[in-house]
Amino acid sequence: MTAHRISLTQYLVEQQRQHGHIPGQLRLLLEVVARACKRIAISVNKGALGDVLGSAGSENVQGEVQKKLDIIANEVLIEANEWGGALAAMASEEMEGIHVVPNRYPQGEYLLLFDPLDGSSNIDVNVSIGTIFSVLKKPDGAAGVSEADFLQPGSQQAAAGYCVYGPQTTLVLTVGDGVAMFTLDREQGSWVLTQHGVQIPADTKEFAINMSNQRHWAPPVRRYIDECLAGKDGPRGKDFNMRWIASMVADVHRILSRGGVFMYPWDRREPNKAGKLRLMYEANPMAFIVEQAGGAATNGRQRILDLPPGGLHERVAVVLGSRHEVERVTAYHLEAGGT
Ligand code: P6P
Repeated sequence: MTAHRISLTQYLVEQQRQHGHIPGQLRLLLEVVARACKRIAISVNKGALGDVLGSAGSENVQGEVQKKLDIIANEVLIEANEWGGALAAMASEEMEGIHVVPNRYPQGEYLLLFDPLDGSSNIDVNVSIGTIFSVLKKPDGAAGVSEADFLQPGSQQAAAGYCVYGPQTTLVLTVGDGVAMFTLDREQGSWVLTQHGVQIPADTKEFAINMSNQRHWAPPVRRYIDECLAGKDGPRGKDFNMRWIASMVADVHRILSRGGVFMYPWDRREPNKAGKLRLMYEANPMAFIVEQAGGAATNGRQRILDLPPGGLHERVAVVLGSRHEVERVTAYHLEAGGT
């Protein structure tokens, strides 16, 4: 007998009804974002059959070459979310400033931030990519909306999620009551609950890092990775495996599914940049999800969700995943002293 299939809508209604976790506006917002991810999945899956591969011939605010799909995904998310009435404004990796909902639409009480298509370097080689999103509440009493309203620590998120466009198209979501996973049923065009109460094992034998940067890392990170590489002959007394997909959504999804530790640490090539990944729309949503699944997420020293943002596109070092491994990295940083 096939298990009763719970749709995203039913899951969100039950969260609203049973747990009071989801105000109506937030439920509507999450359903609209999920619908936008379905549309992005269709464009992603076209590949060479659609005019979606390759560079768009422009650069984004990060100075990175934009792929056609980066721009398509960004536009889909903006168009889908403007009219809904749940949002006051949006912010995106692909846009310098915030996008305020036009006056012709009702203004809502939420702020949406997103990396519309993370892992773009993998698009043209058919490796999993994803959309990452974070939801904040507009500060009470704020007349209008400004960039400053977005600069809230990750602990203030009302919801966070990602969609991984891989062998399956899977939406992963938290509203602060655990982590749920929904797989896209392409025949019905609906999101079906396939896992809930996701838990990351506290211990792991698998680490994810771009080893080519090894010579640029700070000593605590080099110590941690050296010990993993030493395996059972070293202080850890067990062998480790390594994975690096260079697509944060795919690496994080693996960690949610079977444990592991993901690291994109500070490196001395860009001493003024804390790291490569962005705090507001990559690290914060992923940290919220990972913590809700029993894992941990730091910048090497401090909990990511506690970090006070200085700017919309601020970068941060990231160590996240199996709690005991993240705590070990923190201990090595504290032993090494320094700020
Ligand atoms: P590198 C993708 O560009 C991204 O922002 C993350 O998705 C990914 O984890 C990281 O950068 C990969 O960086 O330096 O290994 O290409």
